[in-house]
Amino acid sequence: MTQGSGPTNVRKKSEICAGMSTDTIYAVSSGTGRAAIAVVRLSGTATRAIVKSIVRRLPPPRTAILATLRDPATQADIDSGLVLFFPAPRSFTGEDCAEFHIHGGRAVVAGLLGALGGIDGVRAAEPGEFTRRALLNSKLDLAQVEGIGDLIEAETEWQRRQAMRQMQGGLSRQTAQWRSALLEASALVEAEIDFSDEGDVPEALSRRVSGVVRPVHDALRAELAAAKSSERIREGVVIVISGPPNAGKSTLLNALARRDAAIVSHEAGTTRDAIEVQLDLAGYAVTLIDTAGLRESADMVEQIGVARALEKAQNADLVLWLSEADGPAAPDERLGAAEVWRIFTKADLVVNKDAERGLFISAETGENLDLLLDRLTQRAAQLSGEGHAGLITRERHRKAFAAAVDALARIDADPQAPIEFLAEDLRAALFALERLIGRVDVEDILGDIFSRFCIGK
Ligand SMILES: Nc1nc2c(ncn2[C@@H]2O[C@H](COP(=O)(O)OP(=O)(O)OP(=O)(O)O)[C@@H](O)[C@H]2O)c(=O)[nH]1
Ligand SMILES: [Mg+2]
Repeated sequence: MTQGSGPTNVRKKSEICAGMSTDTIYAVSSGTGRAAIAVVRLSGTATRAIVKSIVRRLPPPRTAILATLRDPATQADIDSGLVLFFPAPRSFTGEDCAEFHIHGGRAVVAGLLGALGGIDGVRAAEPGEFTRRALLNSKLDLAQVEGIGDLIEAETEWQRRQAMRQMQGGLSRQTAQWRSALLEASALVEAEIDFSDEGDVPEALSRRVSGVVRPVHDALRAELAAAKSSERIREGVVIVISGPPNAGKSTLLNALARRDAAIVSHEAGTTRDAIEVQLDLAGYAVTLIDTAGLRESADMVEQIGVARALEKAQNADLVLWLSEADGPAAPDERLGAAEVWRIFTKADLVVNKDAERGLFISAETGENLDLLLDRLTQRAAQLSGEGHAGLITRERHRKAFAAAVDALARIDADPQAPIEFLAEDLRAALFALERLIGRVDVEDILGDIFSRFCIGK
């Protein structure tokens, strides 16, 4: 409807990739499907002219007006709705932007998109393209862009809070402070290189550099130590249900998920694949995974299932080892999990429940299921740093921090090293921090980030 095919389209695409496009773009920024209101956004140099051609006037900046929207090509009325205009640079993208708040019926939305698509030099936005323009126009930095992405994805309360902090510039501000401290040290060192011919760092300088570098090094290390917690908030605490066949693993998954996510049957070896459900435990995201029962089997598919089950357990934050009261006494040695809880199932069939051995639960009567859920919630909160986690929320951040820490550790270990080494290590640390907030190498990282964005953001 909006993009032609053929060579023109190809050219446009490459321009977009290089971030040089001057096209005016539009997209539905509210969700897809029928709704009371839909928001269609517009950004680019033709915005003013387009708004005028659709509503025959330009609303005062940042003020909503009620207007009839008309297709400029046919002069047919499309809908009546609110129209807002945000002149550059005070807009989300930094360009002229407009919003049409129209009725959310499919035909209404299609009518407006059709009208916009019919205008020359205007095209549908790529996923994340509004945000990409905001980034290119320095309205946001890379860490904030990730924060927006996370906020849109956020499903639990703590994910939302963490994403908000990042979007509001928590990571960016802190990184800027560290960066300016390192720049100060770097300036001292570079000045020394320029003005002295000796290779060694004078005592006084190395003390001043250490004085600047050490607190930054300590702070970055502390953040790395807390990284696991914040990554767990974002990605979810991983809890794997393991045990011998028929122990009641899938039954427990279904009970905790409150739906029939996994097949349950009295046959041993029912579950082959790993089955994941997402839980929200008091605002903490948890990925609960049901796995194949562990046993030797001649069946090829079951063997693959067992291998997968072990792999999931090895990478889990917590494994629940389920067995019947007369089942295998100890968890399988191959689990290699960080933490294993022993749980006895089918408590309704057991007379002697020795609480010392582990928690006895019954999916049949509900016995101790609430208690188990409470304990899982507590543990998920602990593993997520009780929500007060640090600034590192994803692998990309962790790598950047680690690279900076490596470089600063070399300085801390040998502040008397030849001055060129000192200069080089400071540059490496600065580069890592600059990469983090997207001051350098931004194009490399963008593709990965925006591939997960939705259209209209
Ligand atoms: N009485 C009783 N039966 C249960 C309970 N939990 C599960 N069962 C039964 O035990 C059988 C096996 O349950 P599943 O949940 O399929 O067991 P599983 O551990 O997932 O088994 P595999 O996928 O084959 O490894 C089914 O017949 C369930 O109805 C319980 O608490 N009490
Ligand atoms: Mg099962």
